[in-house]
Amino acid sequence: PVKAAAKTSTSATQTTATVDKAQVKAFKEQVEKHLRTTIGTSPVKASKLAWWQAVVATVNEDIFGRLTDTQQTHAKNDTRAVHYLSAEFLMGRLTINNLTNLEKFDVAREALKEFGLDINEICEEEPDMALGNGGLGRLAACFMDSLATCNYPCVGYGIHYENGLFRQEIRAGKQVERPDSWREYGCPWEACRPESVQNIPLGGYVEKQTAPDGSQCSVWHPSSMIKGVPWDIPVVGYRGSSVAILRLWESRSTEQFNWDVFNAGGYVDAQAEKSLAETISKVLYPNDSTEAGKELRLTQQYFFCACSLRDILRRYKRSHHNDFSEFAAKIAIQLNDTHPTIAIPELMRLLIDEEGLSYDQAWDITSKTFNYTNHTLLPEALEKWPVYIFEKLLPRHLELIYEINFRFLNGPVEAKWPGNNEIKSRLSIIEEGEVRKVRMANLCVITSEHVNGVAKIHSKLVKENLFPDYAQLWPNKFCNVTNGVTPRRWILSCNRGLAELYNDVAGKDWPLDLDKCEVLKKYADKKEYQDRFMKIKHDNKVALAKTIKELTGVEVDPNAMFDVQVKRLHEYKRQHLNLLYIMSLYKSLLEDPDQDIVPQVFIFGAKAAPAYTLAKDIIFAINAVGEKINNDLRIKGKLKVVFLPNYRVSLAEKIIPAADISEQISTAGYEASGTSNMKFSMNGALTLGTMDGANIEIVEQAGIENNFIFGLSVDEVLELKPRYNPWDYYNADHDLKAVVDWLDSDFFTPGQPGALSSIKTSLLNNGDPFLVLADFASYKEAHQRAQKLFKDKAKWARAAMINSATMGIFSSDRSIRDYAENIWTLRSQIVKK
Ligand code: NTF
Repeated sequence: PVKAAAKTSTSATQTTATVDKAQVKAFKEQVEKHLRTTIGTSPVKASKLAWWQAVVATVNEDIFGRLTDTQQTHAKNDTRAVHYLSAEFLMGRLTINNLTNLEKFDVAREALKEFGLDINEICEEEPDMALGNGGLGRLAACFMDSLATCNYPCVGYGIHYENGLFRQEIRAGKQVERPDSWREYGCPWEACRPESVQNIPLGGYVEKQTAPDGSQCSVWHPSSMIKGVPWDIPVVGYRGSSVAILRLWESRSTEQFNWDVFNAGGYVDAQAEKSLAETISKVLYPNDSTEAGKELRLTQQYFFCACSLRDILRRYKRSHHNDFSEFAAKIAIQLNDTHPTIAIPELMRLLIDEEGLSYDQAWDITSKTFNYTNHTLLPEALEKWPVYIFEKLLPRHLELIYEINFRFLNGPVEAKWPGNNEIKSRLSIIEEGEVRKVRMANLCVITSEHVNGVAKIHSKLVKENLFPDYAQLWPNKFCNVTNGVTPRRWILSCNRGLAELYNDVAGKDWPLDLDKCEVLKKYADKKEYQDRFMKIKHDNKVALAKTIKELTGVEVDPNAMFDVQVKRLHEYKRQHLNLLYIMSLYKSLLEDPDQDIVPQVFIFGAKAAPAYTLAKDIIFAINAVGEKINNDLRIKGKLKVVFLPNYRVSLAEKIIPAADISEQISTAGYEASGTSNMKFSMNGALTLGTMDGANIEIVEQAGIENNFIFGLSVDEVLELKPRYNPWDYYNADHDLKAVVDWLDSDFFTPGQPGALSSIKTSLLNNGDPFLVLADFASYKEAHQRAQKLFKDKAKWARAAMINSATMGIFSSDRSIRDYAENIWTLRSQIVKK
């Protein structure tokens, strides 16, 4: 049984809106009915988990009706639809978001209150759906929300991982990975669809046959079959009538596969085969750039693409039978990075081998169907698969890739650069070398109608630096769609105080048209509004301070400046630059404990890929430095450093609304876009960042004078890199030298000298690949500007309000409309109830 609601709930999410009594009564009755008849318990003995399940069952009553309406409308009108293929969808929790989008949050809150329950506490029972690593997966989730909200016909396709991104524990300052079994007790949002199961062939060999007319054809004899079981997660659009579907494929063994072994008495062997097939969707690869060359990873990619394409074809054939002339007019497929590239040869194969089309017909369709989004320039993230893995797993696909490559090199390339073998070897899908490899990005660019980057600067670099030869061949193929985030989750659901302020100044439609928020600029100089804005921020900080205390035991003062860096741990994101600055600040406080500085709390959250040793060392260093600083009475609490374990979507929802400073400090040219930068700004944090990714467009909107920009630009980085020597910076800057050397002592790790040395080694002996030392002085100076402004409450409030007010273009609705208009030529469809 659950005790009456604690009074301590996050006040930041309380609203004062009046709520319709009749609706509250009805919701309450539904919840109680589900508690008894769906969950099988009663109000007196229900656990919080049971209450949550009953709430979900209640919400689902609303959702499934709308889902059917949506699907029937699209089928009836035979609408063109986009199919978003992504190996990751980082959905987070769905309850509050779905209640918000159905405009039932206040009703639900009141109904639960009448049972003596706090809605926020009940919703804490929901595990995050962490089926993604970071930005790329969270972007896909925001896009689903916008596709549904803007009423675009669409399906999201991905993998139903049994284990999402690992749960991070911090033990003695170090990251420890634990499995994330998000579905251990079932996920009440998802529905299994046995009627749409697919069987997917794998392995074996290709036999060349001669047809009666003398032509050659290939027949694939796969060695095994895997069953793909679809799980549907409905995505509710805001206030909209449409509900989009996210369809995630789970791998199972096919029965026919094991039956013979089983009959022959090989029960155990049969079970082993079974577990092999089921391994495919067992776990998400925990690397946010790519895991190279892993057979299981390619199998995962192929598995979900093959299932999805069969699903797309099945639906197409329901209205078009075997006439494929309309296929490219009805179907758009978006490849979210190169992970789903294998869908390209798979569509070719299905059309040629299974549907009997000619190669030319199949290519004509395929090359009009696909589009590709690039999300990173990091070379290690550009997928290349050894040819021998293809030979083993996908021999027929390899054959088709060779054919595509042959026709490309001897067609367009030969025409443009006759006899130029150097260009051919650069543009080829196949990389020659000791181990021959398939370059997935090349296959994407050659096939796709459009190739886009995710922020202006990134798209320019994709075109000019990553694919310059392709850009000469097809200049119009390359375009930009700047990322966005959904204001429903990232303002309305996670920052109710701010949402109410916008309701008051901008009217209630701003979540559908974020440009409306710009009116807040008019009030940015008015004391009354500044006070209200900063009171909202303060309340959010009080709530976060409580969370920090619960999770880490560290006490922080909500009046201090909250300086936040939350994102995957990577050298290019430069958490260690932040750490060096903190150390220098600490050093100066030790030298002069009475100096008048703004009290500051540095907040980190970050997961490191389990095999990325230096990233894990940086986590350890942050914790070690934090431990020392937080317990040093000499500095009188002016400085605190907290590392929040297990950073994930639901934690981001608590952190972001409470930030004063948003750290976006990647080496210029390395962060494709960033999306948390947008969320922070929307919620009134000032960006302390480099001119990289979407930061550039953020300050274009909010004004460079309302943020703290520092460091080398993209051009300066490109210019400096070849002649860069970190020792020059180290030797020239006393303070920098002192903090870098501090890493070598045992000051922060008593009894363990050298425990933090790997960071110093990377910065000096390994050449500081991300120019941390080069940007240190400028970074420090930016912090000084931030401190100075923070002391002037009115000026700070004004800058924060202008940031929040000017983020309209970073709504993912804008991104999705850009895709719909410029890439998919897709029209929205209003769904009638
Ligand atoms: C990420 N890429 C980029 O690193 C971010 O800058 C960007 O905001 C997001 O994509 C979304 O576009 C990846 O996660 C990956 F996988 F490509 F490395």
